[in-house]
Amino acid sequence: MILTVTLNPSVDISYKLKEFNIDTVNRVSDISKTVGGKGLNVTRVLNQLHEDVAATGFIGGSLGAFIRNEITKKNIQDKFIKIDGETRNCIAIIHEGKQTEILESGPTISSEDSDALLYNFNTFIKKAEIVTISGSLPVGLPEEYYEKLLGIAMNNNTPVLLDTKGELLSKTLQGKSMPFLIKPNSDELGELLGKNISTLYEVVEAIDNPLFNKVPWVVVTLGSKGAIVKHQDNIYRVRIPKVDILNPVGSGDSVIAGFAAGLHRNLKEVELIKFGITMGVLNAMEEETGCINSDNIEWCRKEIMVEKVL
Ligand code: TA6
Repeated sequence: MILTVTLNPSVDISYKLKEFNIDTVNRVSDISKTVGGKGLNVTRVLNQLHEDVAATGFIGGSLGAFIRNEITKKNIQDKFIKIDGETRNCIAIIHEGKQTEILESGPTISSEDSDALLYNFNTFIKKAEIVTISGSLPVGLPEEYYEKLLGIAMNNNTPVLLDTKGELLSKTLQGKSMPFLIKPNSDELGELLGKNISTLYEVVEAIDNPLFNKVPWVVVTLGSKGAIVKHQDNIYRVRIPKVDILNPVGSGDSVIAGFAAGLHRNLKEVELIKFGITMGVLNAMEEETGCINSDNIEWCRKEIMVEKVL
C-alpha cells in the first residue's frame, strides 16, 4: 500500500480563460472543481495507476466532506483526521497554457489534531511500503512537523517521497531523518541554494551540492525541457516529447505519483525515471488537474530519453 500525506488539502478550482486581464472583470464559463492539494493529486494519479492507496491529512467543513465523498467513490482508503476548521480552496487560472495560482492558507490545526495525526500515522505506516508527503504546512503546525513524520517513517524503514519547498524543505533537509526522494523545480532548487539557476549546466552543478548527499533521489523538473535527475552518484538528463499542453497544474504531483508507483513495482533506475516523468507529461495533456490517460503511458515512456551526464 502507498500512503499519501496531504496536511493542507483543498478543493481546487480551475478557470480556463481565453483572455485574462488584471484590474478588470474576467468572465469564465469553463470551470472544473477537483479534490486537490498536492498530495491528493498524487493520490488520484496513483489510483488511476491501480495502486492500493490510502490518504491522510486534515479535513473539515463542507469542502472536507466533498473531498471525503470523492475519494471514497474512488475506493481510496480515507485516513483523514476530521477537524473543526474549513478545508480551503485553491484557484488556478489557466491562460495560454500557463497558470496563475491563488492559494488560500487553509484552516488552523490545533495541537490535539496535530498529535492525533502523528499517532495515526504511526499506525497506518505499518501497512505502507511507500509514503508520499506533499505541499505546504497548514497554520498551527510547527516547522519541524515534516521532520517528525520522516522520523516515524525512518523507524519503520519506509521510504518517503517529499514534495515541498523553500524554508520548509531546507529545514527538513538539515534534520536527522532524510527523505528518499525530493522533487524541486529549478526555481525551487535556486531558492534552496540561494542562487539563480537558469541553465541545464547550473542545474547539474546545483544538484551535486553536498546538501543532497544523503538524499538518494533528487528529481528537478524543468517543464518542457524535461528534467535533471540525480540517483546516488549518477546524474541523468531527461528529454520529454513535445505535447499539446492543456493544463500543467499538478504535473509535479503526477511525477511524484509515477515515482511512488514505479518504486512499488520495483522498477530500476532508468525505467523508474522514465515512468515517473511520463506521469508529469501525461498530466499536462489533460484538462483535469492531477489526472492522466493511462492509454498513453507506453507511448510516452518510449518517447522519453534518459542520458547519463555524470
Ligand atoms: O501543484 C498544484 C497544487 O497541487 C494545486 O492543486 C493546489 O492545491 C496547490 O498545489 C497546493 O499547494 P500547497 O503547497 O499549498 O499545498
